[in-house]
Amino acid sequence: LFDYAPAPESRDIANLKPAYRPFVDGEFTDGAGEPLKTINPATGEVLAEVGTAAPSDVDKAVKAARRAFEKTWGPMPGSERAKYLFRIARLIQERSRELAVLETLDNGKPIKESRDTDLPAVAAHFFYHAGWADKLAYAGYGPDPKPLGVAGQIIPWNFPLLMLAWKIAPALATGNTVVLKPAETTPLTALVFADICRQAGLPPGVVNILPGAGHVGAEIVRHPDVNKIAFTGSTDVGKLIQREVAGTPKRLTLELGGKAANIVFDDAPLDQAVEGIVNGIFFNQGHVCCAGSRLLAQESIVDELTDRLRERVSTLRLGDPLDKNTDIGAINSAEQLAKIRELTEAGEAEGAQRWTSPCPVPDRGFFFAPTVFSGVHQSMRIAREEIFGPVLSVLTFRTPDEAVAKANNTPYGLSAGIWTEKGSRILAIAGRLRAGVVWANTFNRFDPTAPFGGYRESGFGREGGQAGLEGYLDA
Ligand code: TXE
Repeated sequence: LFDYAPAPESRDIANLKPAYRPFVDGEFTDGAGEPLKTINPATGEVLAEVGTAAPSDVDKAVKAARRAFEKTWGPMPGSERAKYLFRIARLIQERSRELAVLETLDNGKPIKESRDTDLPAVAAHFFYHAGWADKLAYAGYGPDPKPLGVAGQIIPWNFPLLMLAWKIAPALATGNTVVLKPAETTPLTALVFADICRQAGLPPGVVNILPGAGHVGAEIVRHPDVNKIAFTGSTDVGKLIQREVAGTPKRLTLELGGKAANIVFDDAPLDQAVEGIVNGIFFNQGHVCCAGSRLLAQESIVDELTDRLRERVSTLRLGDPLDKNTDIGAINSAEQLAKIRELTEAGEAEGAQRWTSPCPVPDRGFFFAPTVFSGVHQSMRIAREEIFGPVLSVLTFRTPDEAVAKANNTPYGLSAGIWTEKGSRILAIAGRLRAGVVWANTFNRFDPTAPFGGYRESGFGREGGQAGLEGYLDA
């Protein structure tokens, strides 16, 4: 894929320098960490060998980011920073086919999602923030808004490039420099993004990308010269990071797990609701922090809704993520597949009725057929824990108050959905849902102009929109 990639005829990757390596101070470097192999989850085969960072590389990257912050990027007028961000956005569009295919290979998501959802959203995020870079002074942050400095950013594997965009675009627009660690199972597109930074002529050190396991992230969090940590990932690691950052002057934003309720009232347009429920839980194999994983159906319509839902889910095609007709791709890793299996077995053991789509499942790679559990009670693990897979739990309610109480009966607070013809009902209950995002008669709608983030165990801080910029300004 790149000029520094090994010769394609060579199959002996063990004896070659990894083609994908840490990007520090504007160069691809040999990281001091152990190389890791990233797996194509659709086949279980090794996709690439990736050079990783060690703690000494974290220090080099932070020093490069600090230099860039002080000498080039920090002092640069916003109008100049905007030019780089527009250039990056255009290069993402130009290279979007390569990026979409690589994302699908590394992550397992269907190509139609990486091509039609992830990549356009990534480019849009850079365009949106490019537009902000020269306007901050007029946006109420004072005539000379101050960036924080060096941002340490740690991202997960479910939307590798989109999470990178959510982190890097606002940081750069506001004049910060970054050290970012992609997830260990999906480092590839972040390294193509590094190549795009080079292509765009971005000054060295403004963006540093350090592939590696969790301990590289921990080192970034601990580094004394990092001014802000932005993390998206599991609630457990988020809490660890919060403890580490406590007692330091570092800023912190956390975007963690979720267990969103999708509430369907008896007057909802059912065909539309079925599409929204399917999108809400089966998009990206359910590897979505704001996935509508708990369907709360009004008791009078639960049977009809579940029947229609099963019928629709039966038509979803599961299989090769590179096939343009595939709706459900591969589960990102063997570990995640094991977690999904464990929780669905717990669902059965606790007495919920399991329905599995009759779709054929490939006999290699990591796949999990769409699954719907009925008769789910709030105390069951499948109603409480984030499964992060294509598994829907159906619960019922009778009154709007009961719907709100059940929706809020979770330690998380990231998103929720409401389906009803009554606008007054939407207005009456949306504000009572403890969720950072509430969708009405739609689900999983994202836009760079809209802030996204949660309450409680879903974390704090917002990404996107003007609120997202504030997370990177000393304002
Ligand atoms: O997350 P981790 P995992 C949830 C989802 C999933 C579960 C576990 O339920 O099943 O978390 O996923 C880095 N210091 N979500 O294990 O470990 C790690 O290398 C600093 C929800 O993949 O949190 C990776 O880059 N960093 C979620 C990133 O943290 C550390 C998205 C996330 O990995 C670290 C992903 C440490 N000590 C999983 N340990 C969402 N909010 O969307 C690991 N990391």
